[in-house]
Amino acid sequence: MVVLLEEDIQTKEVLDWKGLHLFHFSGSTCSQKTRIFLQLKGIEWTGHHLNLARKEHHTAWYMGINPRGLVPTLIHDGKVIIESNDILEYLEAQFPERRLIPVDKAEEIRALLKAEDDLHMDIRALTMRFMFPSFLTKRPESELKKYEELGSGTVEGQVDSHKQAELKFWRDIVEHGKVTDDQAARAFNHFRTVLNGFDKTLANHPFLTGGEVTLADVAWYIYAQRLISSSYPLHKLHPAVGQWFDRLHSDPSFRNEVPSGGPIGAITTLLHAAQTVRGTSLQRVVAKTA
Ligand SMILES: N[C@@H](CCC(=O)N[C@@H](CS)C(=O)NCC(=O)O)C(=O)O
Repeated sequence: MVVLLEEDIQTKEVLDWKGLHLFHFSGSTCSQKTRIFLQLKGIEWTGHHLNLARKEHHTAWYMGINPRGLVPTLIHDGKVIIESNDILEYLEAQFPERRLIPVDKAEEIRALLKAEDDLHMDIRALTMRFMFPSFLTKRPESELKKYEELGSGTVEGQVDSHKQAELKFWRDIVEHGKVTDDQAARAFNHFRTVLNGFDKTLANHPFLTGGEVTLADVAWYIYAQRLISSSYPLHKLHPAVGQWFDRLHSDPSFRNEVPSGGPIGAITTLLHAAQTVRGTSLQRVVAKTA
């Protein structure tokens, strides 16, 4: 569990904060997952919304709290926790009511969460290629340099290599002009493999680990929604996963966290139309690289 040490934190004032504070962004998958979890549990929290498009997460103040410059970050009575799945496991231990990690399923859920976290760069690659036009995804070197320099650079007292992976992702987009076809096809295939497995599991019970909703469903619902928005044919390729998604989506606690439409929805719809015409849609990219 990534609980920051005092030496990792430059914005010391948060060490005196009381109560439960969450730094988050409306459109971030990790934030959406965390907000659904808090909602299902009925936990009261204070929100600090950061607009990622305006780079509100790349200030000295915020990177003084989260040296990776990512959302979400949880502060609970002065304790600072980063990494969404760690935040959720921490919250489960602090607020056990309405168990979302039942003890007898804990190991299975942890494995499903690890699989989800391992695919984070893949969901980001599909998002950046199939939800946003490429000019919106290119970060100037000056911005990346600023990001590189801000924050303590340590997590749990150790030099943090995670930041290098972040920088590589954004620099690769600039170098190649976009998320490449290979990167997109690889991401697609990683998801297809995992979701094929889920299709078998979900043929036997309504939720990923059995008859009840757990944190595994919350986490993977958000990815499923993001895949659909990125034009991944989820319902067609994985019928049982599609039914599971629809089941969760009919619950307002889930659905309200992933609003569709709006300006981003309009941009994505236009992008998909343009990609279909140009032969650069997700399905064509996957077929071409097979
Ligand atoms: N493994 C991390 C991933 C966090 C992450 O990548 N968050 C994204 C939003 S979903 C973010 O903050 N992106 C900001 C950026 O890329 O500049 C977690 O689970 O918390």
